[in-house]
Amino acid sequence: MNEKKEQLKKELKEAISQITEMHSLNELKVEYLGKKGKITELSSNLKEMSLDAKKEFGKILNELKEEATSLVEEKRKEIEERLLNKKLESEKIDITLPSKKVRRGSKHPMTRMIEQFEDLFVSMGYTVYEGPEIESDENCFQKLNLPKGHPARDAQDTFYLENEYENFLLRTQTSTAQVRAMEENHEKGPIRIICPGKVYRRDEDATHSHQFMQVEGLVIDENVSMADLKGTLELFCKTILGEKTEVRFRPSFFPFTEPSVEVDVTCFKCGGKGCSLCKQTGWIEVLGAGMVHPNVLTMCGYDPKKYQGFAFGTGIDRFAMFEYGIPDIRTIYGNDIRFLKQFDRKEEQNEVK
Ligand code: 2NL
Repeated sequence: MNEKKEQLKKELKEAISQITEMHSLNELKVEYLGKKGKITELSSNLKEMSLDAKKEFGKILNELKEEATSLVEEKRKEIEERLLNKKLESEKIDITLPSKKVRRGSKHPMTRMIEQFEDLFVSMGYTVYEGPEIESDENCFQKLNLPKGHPARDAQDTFYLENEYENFLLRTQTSTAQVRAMEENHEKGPIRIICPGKVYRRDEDATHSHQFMQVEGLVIDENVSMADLKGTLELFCKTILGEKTEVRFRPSFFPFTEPSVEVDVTCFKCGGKGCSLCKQTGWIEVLGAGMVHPNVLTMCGYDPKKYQGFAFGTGIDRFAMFEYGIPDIRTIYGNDIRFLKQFDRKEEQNEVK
């Protein structure tokens, strides 16, 4: 048996030395150590043997199995190591190569503008409150004192949903979010919010887009007066447009406020002397505002005898056009990278190749 063992071992060693591929090694393992393998089959001799012979034979057979297994495993390791080295070689990274430039994006001019508004009002204790762009006719018009058939609805024609959603439309002003804030305030306590967001109108030219952005503010409390409105909006204009800006209030009309005002600022291009931007008047209109109409307060659940409020609204795009000197509103929404790149901070600027 010892001879047979040595012979088989030699044979196996020789066979293994020829092998370079894993699959051939597996085949060889089956040939020797598989169920019907050359080594395994030797155990069939055990049946006819005496107990002593069995012991002796079994011992040698086990040694052979162990030795054969370790020969195969040794080879397996060798092949694995070779494959790994080959892989490492092919995936070698040249760390001396200059890296690719990462092109960083930059904030959209509208995002910058909204953040300026939010920072200012949050510093005065307001909360940012947002509502959905699809709204009901009630929230967009009726609760804002614009019943069905009201002539002021004409200036706010929009896009309407169809079939079972017939009563819904794309909101024309962010006041809808403010209506929601008033209704959701079950204690009917004070409110101080600003609502930035997208609104929609049936409009389209150099200064009007079918979709644009507004920010509206709403303050509701006891003893709120026109003086609070004036102080707040003066601070707003001076902070955003510069300390030297003068602000004037003109009587106006909005269905949802009474009294209503329009707010003009001295032209930031000519300083009030008169130029093409302010159409030689020295003034530019930037905001609409007023004291919340008692009907609106009542419809949103507030007692107008106890509470008053002021509200204001403006186009964020309008401010961005002033702030950055953008002549056509459509470029703000075109997402042309050549336009947006101009609002990069200097250190963020990377060449577009
Ligand atoms: C503009 C200026 C304005 C309001 C918006 C408002 C909101 C509520 C109640 C009363 Cl919930 N008013 N918002 C007020 C005055 C002007 O926007 O030019 N809008 C077309």
